[in-house]
Amino acid sequence: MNIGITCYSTYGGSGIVGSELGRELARRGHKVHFICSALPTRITELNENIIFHEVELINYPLFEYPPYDLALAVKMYEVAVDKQLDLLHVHYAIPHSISAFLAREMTQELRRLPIVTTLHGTDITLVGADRSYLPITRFGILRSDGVTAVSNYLKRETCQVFDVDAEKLLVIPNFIDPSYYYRRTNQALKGKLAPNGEKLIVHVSNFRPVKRVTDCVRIFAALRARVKARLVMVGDGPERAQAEWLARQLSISKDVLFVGKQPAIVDYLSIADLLLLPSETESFGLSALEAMACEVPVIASNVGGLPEVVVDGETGYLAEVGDVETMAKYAVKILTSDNLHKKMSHFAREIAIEKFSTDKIIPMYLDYYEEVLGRF
Ligand code: GMT
Repeated sequence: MNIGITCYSTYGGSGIVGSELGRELARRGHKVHFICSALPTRITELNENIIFHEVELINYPLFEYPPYDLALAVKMYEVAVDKQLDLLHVHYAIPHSISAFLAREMTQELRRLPIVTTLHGTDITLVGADRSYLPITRFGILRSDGVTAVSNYLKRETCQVFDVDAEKLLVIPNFIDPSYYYRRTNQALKGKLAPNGEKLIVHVSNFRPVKRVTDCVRIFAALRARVKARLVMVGDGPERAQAEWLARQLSISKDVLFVGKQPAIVDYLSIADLLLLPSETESFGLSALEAMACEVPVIASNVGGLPEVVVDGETGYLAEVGDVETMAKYAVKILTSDNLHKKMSHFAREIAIEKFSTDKIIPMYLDYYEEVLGRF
């Protein structure tokens, strides 16, 4: 198949899923055309099956903000016609499903161009549900030829908030490649971060308010009297300064390490003893899955799609949003029992592979493409 993929090229989960899906499809012999504003971060190599088309934005004094959605629609149209795309798969509804809709209209007389939209989370729960975007997000969903959601939770939310029929959406979860996400020995990094044999508690995100990164600092402050540990904060974003300030206020900054954005998250997950994901909302929780694949138990909020990923009491624990005391209590429980830690780590990887490996999930996308093409 000749597949066009559009996603955000930044650190967001939707960009990661979009780019890794493209890589997996290319590996299986399909031609994948990425149509994005920049090369997606996880795409490190282009070849005859992975082609990149940059969306060019012109700056004109009249435009306060250059219209990305229109430039994207034009690029989608050009690539669809030029490269004879069979299908366009867009990640994150806003504005990608609308640009795709425009491109399909423009392409109409030259070729058919079915659109699949994958809903990831905040495109529905935060941005899409905002009154100013709700009608156009609903329009984008209804006019897509196929729509997938990354969890049952997100499917339910979409149906309820946007008044969409359940049959319109198929759940296809996030996925991991177990041959890339596995626990590797990295004594150098471990020695650097935990020079005195401390346990390493890791958090990975884009540090947006929805991630509640200051909760990680509070959880760590509550547990450090009982466990010799350090907190490693991987990523960057608007809440970083607040979290750094809190660590200083609580006089724990020497044990809270902000390491910024990292190209190889797997290195950090490989040396982690525990992952914290205390988000306000999370449609799936890709970083929880990546950690589980690396044999890391997860403590997360009991919210959104997280209970579909983290098996409470088996691969980690879930607690109510903001309940840092309970999260700290669970962390101590896991980190002070080698037996429990070992059991949870083992089961975490088992679940990650059994339910979310590329071998299981990528064929679901391919089958869905066939189904959409069949009825277009
Ligand atoms: O919030 C983020 O981390 C970015 C966001 C996105 O859309 O780029 O991530 C969402 O998509 C991921 C991939 O499907 C999910 O694993 C995340 O749970 C989801 N984030 C939220 O729902 C907050």
